[in-house]
Parts: sequence; structure tokens; C-alpha cells
Amino acid sequence: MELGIVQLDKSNAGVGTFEKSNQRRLGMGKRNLIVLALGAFSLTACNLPAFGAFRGATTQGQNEFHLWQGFILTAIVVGIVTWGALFYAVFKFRRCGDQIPKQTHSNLKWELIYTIIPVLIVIGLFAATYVTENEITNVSSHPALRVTVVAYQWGWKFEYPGGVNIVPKGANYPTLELPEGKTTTIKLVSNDVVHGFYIPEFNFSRYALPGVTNYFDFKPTRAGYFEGRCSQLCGLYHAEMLFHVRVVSSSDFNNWLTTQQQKVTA
Ligand SMILES: [Cu+2]
Repeated sequence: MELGIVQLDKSNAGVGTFEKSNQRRLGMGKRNLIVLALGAFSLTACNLPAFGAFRGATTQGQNEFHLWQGFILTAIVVGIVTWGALFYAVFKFRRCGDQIPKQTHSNLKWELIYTIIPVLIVIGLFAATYVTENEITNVSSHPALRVTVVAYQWGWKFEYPGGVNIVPKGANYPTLELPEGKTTTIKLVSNDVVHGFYIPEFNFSRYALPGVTNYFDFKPTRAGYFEGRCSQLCGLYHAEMLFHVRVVSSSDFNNWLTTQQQKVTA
């Protein structure tokens, strides 16, 4: 009998060891999967899709773009977890037998989890928005250039130092010239009604309000030619309130401005 008991104990111990090692192996598998997923995520972080937005042609626009990416990625993760839980319940407990979920009055652990995690997500999104918006609206005290943008029914005027005024000429829309890699502070005003100064590829729009002066900075990250438009319905020829933005190298910009200033004094 004793031998039998000892043998039984031994066999129990054997089962226990097998289960433990199996659990350990499962645990390792999950951990490896998480490490792999995190590694893949950090490797592809730079090449994440744009999710329909512009990547931003200014440092401010890129900040806005990264905030957008963060929001979309968060939404995707929340969506996967929520839809995953929903479909799990739908399929596992669908009515094709007598199987019903375990009936419990409450589950404190899960109630805490599904309360705390969403609150943390909202706090995280709020903090990211607060930091990013502060970066975007920050106005430099020593910009390389100051330009006044005047919105009016129905056009734009760009005022540069030295009395240089860029206005629509005939059928040609005006071009806002900016130096690449330098900070330009824009002073935005309106002469009449509410307009919207919008440059899609800069991920930026700001009201031009009568009686209100708005300041903001652009630091273009690449040379190029971009479209601009009025984003507020401001009257009959609102659709004609178009403009261009041309970002050129700093030296090309200085040459251009000098030429324009010479034209003024000539
Ligand atoms: Cu307008």
C-alpha cells in the first residue's frame, strides 16, 4: 500500500511538473509574441500610413500629423479590443445549445480594468493634444521673417519687410514666398468679414477675423509649391480666394526679397 501511495504521489508530482513547464512555455510564448509585436511596431513606426492626412511640410504641420497618427492608432487598438470582445461573446455564446455564460453579479477586477484603461487613454490623448497644440501655436520671439497676411473680399495680400506687397495680379493668384528651414511669423488680419487662411499640406488653418490679429509660425521643412485657399464661405467670390505658397532655400528667398524691395524703391 505504501509503495502504491508513494507511486501515486510520484505520478501526481509528475503531472504537476508537466503542467507547470507547459504553463511556463505558454507564458514564454505570450511574452515572445508581445516583444515581437512591440519590436515590429517600433520598427514600422517611421513608416506608418498617413491615414488620409498630409504628412506636413512644416515642423508645425508634422507635429499635427503625428498627433493625428497617434489618435488613429489608439482608435484602431480600441476598435480591435472592443470588436474582438463583442464577436467573442456573439460567437461563443450564440444560441446553439444550452451553453450560457457564467452568471455573476459583478466582477470588480474587470469593472476596474474597463473603467481605468479608458480614463487613462483619454488622459493620454488630452495630454498629447495639449503638448502638440502648444508647440503648434507657439510664436517665436525672434523669427527670421515676419509677414502680414491680409484677407479681404475676395483675395489675399502678403506684406513683406521693405514695403513689398504681393497681391493678386489679373487672373493670377498671389504667392506667399517662404524660406525653407527658417521660422516665419505670420500676422493674420481681415479687412471685412471672417475668412479662413488654409494651407492643406501644412495641416494648418486659422480664422482671419475682422478686429482680431492672429499670430502663428511656419517653419517649412522642404522646398516646394503648395496650394492655399479660404476655408470660410465669405461671400460671392469666396471660391476665388486662392493663393500659392512657394518654399525656397534661404538664399533664394533672400535674393527674391531683395529684388522685390529694389522694385519698390525704383
Ligand atoms: Cu474668404
